[in-house]
Amino acid sequence: MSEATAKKALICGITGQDGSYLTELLIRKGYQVHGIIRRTSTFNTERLDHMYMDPHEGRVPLHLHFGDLANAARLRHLIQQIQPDEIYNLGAQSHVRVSFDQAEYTADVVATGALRLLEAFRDYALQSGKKPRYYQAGSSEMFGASAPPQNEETPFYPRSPYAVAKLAAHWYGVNQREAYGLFVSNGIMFNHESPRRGETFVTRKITRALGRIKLGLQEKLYLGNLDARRDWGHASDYVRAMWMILQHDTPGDFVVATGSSHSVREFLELAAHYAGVDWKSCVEQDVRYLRPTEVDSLKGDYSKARRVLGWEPEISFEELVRTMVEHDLELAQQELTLVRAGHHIAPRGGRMPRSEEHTSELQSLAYLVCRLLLEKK
Ligand code: NAP
Ligand code: G4F
Repeated sequence: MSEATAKKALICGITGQDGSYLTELLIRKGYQVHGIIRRTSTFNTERLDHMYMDPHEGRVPLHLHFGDLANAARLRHLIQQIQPDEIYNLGAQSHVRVSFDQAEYTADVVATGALRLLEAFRDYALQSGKKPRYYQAGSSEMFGASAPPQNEETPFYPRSPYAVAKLAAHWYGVNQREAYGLFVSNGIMFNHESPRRGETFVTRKITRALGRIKLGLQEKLYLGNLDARRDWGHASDYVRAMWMILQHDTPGDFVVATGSSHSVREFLELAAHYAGVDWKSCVEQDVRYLRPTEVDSLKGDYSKARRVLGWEPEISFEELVRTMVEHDLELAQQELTLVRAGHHIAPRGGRMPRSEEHTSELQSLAYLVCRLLLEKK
């Protein structure tokens, strides 16, 4: 397919876990993909680097543009310039615990940010005469305290500033669809993970720590509530659902889930089994990881997505956990190799992190490698 005839997709949140899997999927399908990235003082395109091609080397299916959900004029400009057929809004301050500390910021990016992008989309759709399509990344957190199983008919009962903001974004989308007849669809996605998951979400925090504990790089893993239950799927299955939602004849709202749920403790037990680690000897509870209000139990009923879209998850819970553990054992092995080569790594595990986010940054191998490269210069 030539550049001129390829479908164009614009992804906000392209540097995140889902953004990277969605980009891979769309490029495989022949799309020209445009992504909005935030200007940061360090590189944040680690999850995309394997797909990026120097424009001097030939045809480039991936284009990155600076922008931010906080900047309406820039979003409007990008949409007008790119003229996308499909827009995926995956951008968010996506950490539930952090949203209690940064509620106003979360509302601005997640709720008002979605409105900024939607209004730019609406004006482009109405003025261009094209029929572009818009996907909003909604969350099962919006169900919050409503009992499982949750589906499209379940009442929303958000339990965090993040969930309240996602709910506003959801209803902004519904309203634009009804008010202007636009193709705006909401995914209501249950938790989805992968080896690319951010390191402060509980699944990746567990698999990262178990890999390091196994190889003697860390002693302890501190966690919060082990009793919470989640419906965990694999991100690559979920981005396929996003794409299918936008290919359907009519817009709508879709629950995307696996239909089974596990506690954090069960995830930990299985991951420790695959890693060959006795978790009871190294896991401790830290009340700082508890939430002021918790979502106790999420389990999705995705029968609408199966019936209407023909979507099914393909990767099982066991396979998800195993691939995450294998990936993070490999990462820990690389880290150990650097340590053995004489590179100093700050002690961790036994002492309290300054913050979950910061620790994650420090622990990232990419950070370590960058530091070593800089040291060599
Ligand atoms: P993620 O890894 O945290 O990625 C979030 C993305 O949003 C990153 O690319 C981030 O950019 C970007 N972003 C943050 N603030 C922004 C801003 N002000 N302007 C523009 N972009 C901004 O999240 P994910 O797991 O891929 O999830 C994708 C979306 O689905 C999110 O909206 C999330 O809330 C939602 N969701 C996720 C799940 C799940 O289980 N993963 C379930 C339901 C819904 P930086 O790289 O610069 O930070
Ligand atoms: O991995 P989590 O931080 O994910 P959470 O809160 O379910 O949110 C994720 O899924 C949502 C979809 O339902 C997304 F919308 C959202 O953006 C994000 O991707 O926590 C899962 C559970 C919680 O009950 C939490 O209390 O694990 C519990 N937990 C126990 N110890 C912990 C920890 N969570 C984190 N992050 N860190 C802990 O140490």
